[in-house]
Amino acid sequence: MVLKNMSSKLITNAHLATMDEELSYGLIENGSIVIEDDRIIWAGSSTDLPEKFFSITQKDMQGRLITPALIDCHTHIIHGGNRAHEFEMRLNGASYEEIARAGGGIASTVTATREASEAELLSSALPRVDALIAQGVGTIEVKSGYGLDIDTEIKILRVARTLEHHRPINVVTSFLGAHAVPPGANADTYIDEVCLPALEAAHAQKLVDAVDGFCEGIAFDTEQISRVFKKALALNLPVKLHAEQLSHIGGTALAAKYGALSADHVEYAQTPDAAALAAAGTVAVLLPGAFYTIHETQVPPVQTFRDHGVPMAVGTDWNPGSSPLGSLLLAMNMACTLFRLTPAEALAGTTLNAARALGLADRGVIAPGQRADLAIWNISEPAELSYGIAINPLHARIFGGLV
Ligand code: DI6
Ligand code: FE
Repeated sequence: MVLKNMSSKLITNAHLATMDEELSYGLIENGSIVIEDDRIIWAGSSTDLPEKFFSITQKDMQGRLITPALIDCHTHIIHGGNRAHEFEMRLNGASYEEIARAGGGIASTVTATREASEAELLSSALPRVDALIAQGVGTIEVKSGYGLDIDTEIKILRVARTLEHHRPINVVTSFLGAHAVPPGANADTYIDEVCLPALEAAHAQKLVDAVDGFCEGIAFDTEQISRVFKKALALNLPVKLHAEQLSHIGGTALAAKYGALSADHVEYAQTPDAAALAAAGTVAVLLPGAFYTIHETQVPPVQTFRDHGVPMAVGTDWNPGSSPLGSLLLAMNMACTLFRLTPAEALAGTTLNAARALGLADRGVIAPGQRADLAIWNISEPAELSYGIAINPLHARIFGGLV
């Protein structure tokens, strides 16, 4: 059979980091990839390319590195306003309490998000999506959580869903109604009367791919999060959790107990937590942007995660408060420099393990059957992706088989 189809592409003379072997990047020097429509149908060493593909017009990559398109598995990019003024106030000596009393902190983002129209939320989110696309990102997760009322949580998720119609990007949504207790509200009453009904309503509108929560002294305890998770399971939705970011209160164990896709932040996770994550197949998502911004000093137990075989992912946590970080490549660099990940772990963390943190089996690796989402870089060694600080070596991105 001779394959000659307009939708077929043959990429040759590339250095492939297939990521199918985590520690060695699954490296193939002088590799080729055959794409049919939006799927990879063959990848390997050019010398092994089957004859039936010889007739497809070749695209010579001149030795460039190709990785799976990157995946940012933890963002809060849909929100109103920003908190630059609070950043400035703090650096001029104001305390967090003073800022909070003046209506600042997370409450100010909630107010701005409630006041913004869907069109305004969309137009402020699109440049953030563009920044990630420009770094070779093909899939992003987007959370709600700055509405804290039924209508605004749904508004955020509706905008998240429309991003795919405006840009070549795949979006996975997470409902994060249990992000913060609205000012003046009681946490239990909020969960029962706002968060759970909002989840049901958003799910009924097919706006929710996963359910997230913030399990922390300043947010919700394990019992309150359990109620949210029970509802998620009843709706057949996977769960994930912001756990052990600022203190150890049992969120990681809870996430593992519910078979969560991921436990995120996890700076304060302990050895039994790592064992529980490994047993549950839950990914530890590391978010160095928040660690950096809030001057955290407790480093996540990376060696313990390694010892227990916990898969590790890396995300931006792009949000206006604790992580105004618009670069997944910088997150990879920070994960290496601040958390001592190896560059191979950092790249696995934004490809195969990020896919896993989102429950996606069709991306994050260069292999037959996977989506043809690829990043082509003007470098030849994959460690360069984590080594550079605020350097973007992207040459081009292929998304769903299209350049
Ligand atoms: N983790 C955080 O660090 C924040 N939310 C979360 O789940 C902070 C969000 C904010 O300050 O706006
Ligand atoms: Fe977050």
